[in-house]
Amino acid sequence: AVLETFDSGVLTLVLNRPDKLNAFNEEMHMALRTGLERARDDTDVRAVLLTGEGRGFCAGQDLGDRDPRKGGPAPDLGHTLETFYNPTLRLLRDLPKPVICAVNGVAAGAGANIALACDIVLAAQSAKFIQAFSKIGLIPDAGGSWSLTRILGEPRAKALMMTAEPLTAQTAMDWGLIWRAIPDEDLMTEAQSLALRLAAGPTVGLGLTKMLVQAAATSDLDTQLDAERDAQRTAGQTADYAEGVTAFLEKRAPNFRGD
Ligand code: LHQ
Repeated sequence: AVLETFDSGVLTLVLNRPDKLNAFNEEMHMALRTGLERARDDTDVRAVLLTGEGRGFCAGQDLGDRDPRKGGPAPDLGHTLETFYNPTLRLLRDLPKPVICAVNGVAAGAGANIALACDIVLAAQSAKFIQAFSKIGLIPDAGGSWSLTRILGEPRAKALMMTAEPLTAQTAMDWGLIWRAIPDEDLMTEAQSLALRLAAGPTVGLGLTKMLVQAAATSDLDTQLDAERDAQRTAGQTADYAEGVTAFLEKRAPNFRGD
């Protein structure tokens, strides 16, 4: 349910249930988790690229898996989140490497919020982000109630979530929700080139940068200054820092190894 390829430091994960617009079933959840765990544990992996097969990125939860007409007790959706979605969101957040998301088409429900949990989000011009949850009586999950509120502020976050109106890639970019909207035909080339560039970067420093930015959401300035001090101490001890300064002084491009 997830295609995995590795090349030049980039682990590419492709959500692969195109007939269902890559909606999540349990198998796809576990395959994505396995891929992210590999990205975390394999030191050869220095960046992750997440995208979807076919015309959609991800339509959120597979609603065919939970047909109420089939009867039986109502499923415990809190359990579904705790078991399947929340571990993935935490893996994305805690992975000390850049995760690039190429949103190749519609991203709805949890699919939208998983995309927005990635570190750098590129989206095809034709892609749309839909907080689809309210259409079926649910609340925005997969971290959306947190991330959208933080990025957009309450007025836009509430309106998007309560109306479930599709947001175009262009507006998502204009609102600062994603890094760039890209012409459809250029999306994958640009996303791959960005992933390769980051995979050839100073991996420890990039990972620390990610952690600092995320910590800023809940830190005061004093705490953050302390965190910067500690992180810079670590970065300053890497071989990549020595290489970066040496390359600068020698007026050449650095050759970062990721340690
Ligand atoms: C789908 C789906 C889908 C199954 C398209 N499931 N088949 C967490 C915890 C536990 C439970 C519940 O949920 C959650 C989190 C969530 O993610 S809740 C939100 C779930 N997602 C949605 O509500 C979105 C449902 N999908 C749509 O609204 C539309 O499909 C969008 C707007 C994404 C795309 O519309 P179109 O481009 O017009 O495509 P389509 O609707 O024709 O879909 C194509 C096919 O994909 C179609 O199958 P078919 O056999 O008729 O060709 C759809 O049934 C199937 N599909 N989303 N979530």
